[in-house]
Amino acid sequence: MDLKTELFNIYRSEDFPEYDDFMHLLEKALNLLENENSLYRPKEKYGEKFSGGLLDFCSEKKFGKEKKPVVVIPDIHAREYFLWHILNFEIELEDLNKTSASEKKSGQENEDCLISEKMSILEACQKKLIYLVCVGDIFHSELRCYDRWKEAFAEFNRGVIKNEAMNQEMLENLKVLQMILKLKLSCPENFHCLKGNHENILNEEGRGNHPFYKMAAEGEMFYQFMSEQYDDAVIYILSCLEHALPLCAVFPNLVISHAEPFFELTRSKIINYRKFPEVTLALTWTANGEAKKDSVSESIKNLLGKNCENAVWIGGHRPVKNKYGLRQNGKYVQIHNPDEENIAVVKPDRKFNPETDILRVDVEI
Ligand SMILES: [Mn+2]
Repeated sequence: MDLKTELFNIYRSEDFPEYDDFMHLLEKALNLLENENSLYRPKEKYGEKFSGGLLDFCSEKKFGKEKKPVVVIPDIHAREYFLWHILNFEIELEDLNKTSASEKKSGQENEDCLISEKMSILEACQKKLIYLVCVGDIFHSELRCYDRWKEAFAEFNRGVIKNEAMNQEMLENLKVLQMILKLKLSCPENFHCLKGNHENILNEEGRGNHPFYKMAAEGEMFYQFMSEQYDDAVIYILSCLEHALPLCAVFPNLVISHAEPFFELTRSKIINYRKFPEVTLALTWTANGEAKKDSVSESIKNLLGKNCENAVWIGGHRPVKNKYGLRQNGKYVQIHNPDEENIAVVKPDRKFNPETDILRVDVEI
């Protein structure tokens, strides 16, 4: 079955994944995330020497002169339809001919690239013509399903963990999770999902996590549900997988993380994130107005070196009203509007302009 059909089947499914299939998917994805290609994901210096917290696509030596557009996906929060719309959204690929010509030189045939300049995001990702980076927070529907959370919470307080409202919530969560993991396994170098603060299945305090509750006991309800629907083994593998997600991605004119960096960060600290849980907190939990002064510009300098004049840092986490919010003198761009389906498309050869480069994917063209 091709990837698009597989993703569509998950998107349309009304059932939870079977235990064995789900476990198999989690294990494969965990193995990949802990041992990614160090060409773009340097390994940690300590412990098991797993893949580190940084995705680094800056080196011209490693990745060639032809840079690729980067599509940034804000918080999904269990919106499987949002992810599906993104994958089917057609983007303009300006450098298509150049890209395919250079790929041909390296011996890779890519005939149909030459035919059209518009292509679905999924196809462009599969053909390695773009990078697709989710900023994390794939779980919890939040305000979108306020009434459903309240209903599920009332049932939960009566001791009914698996109830109709919670089933629906979890179905959406697990659809998004399965789609993300399938994408990662199919396009390991071009599809990435960073860790958000909602990726905390154990609802733990520590290791860069805080427990989560907002309008219900979301973290606890999620955990209890998974415990009843599956078992501790599934929960354990999922928790390892969350801790294996990278925290930050860097490209020549772009840095991406879930939240605004709380303090000045260095490459080495981000790579060795398992040893520095404060780094995970700093990149996933920062509220508006909390970050240290110039944390973004200082961190950009550390990550990109001197030629960072045109670089921006894009994140999600705190919701914005319209298309975007700017902080830190415009260097930090927030793109998570929970009521809209927006993505940011960052072209490699020019400075990101939030007015023109944030696109809605839920409109028919
Ligand atoms: Mn968040």
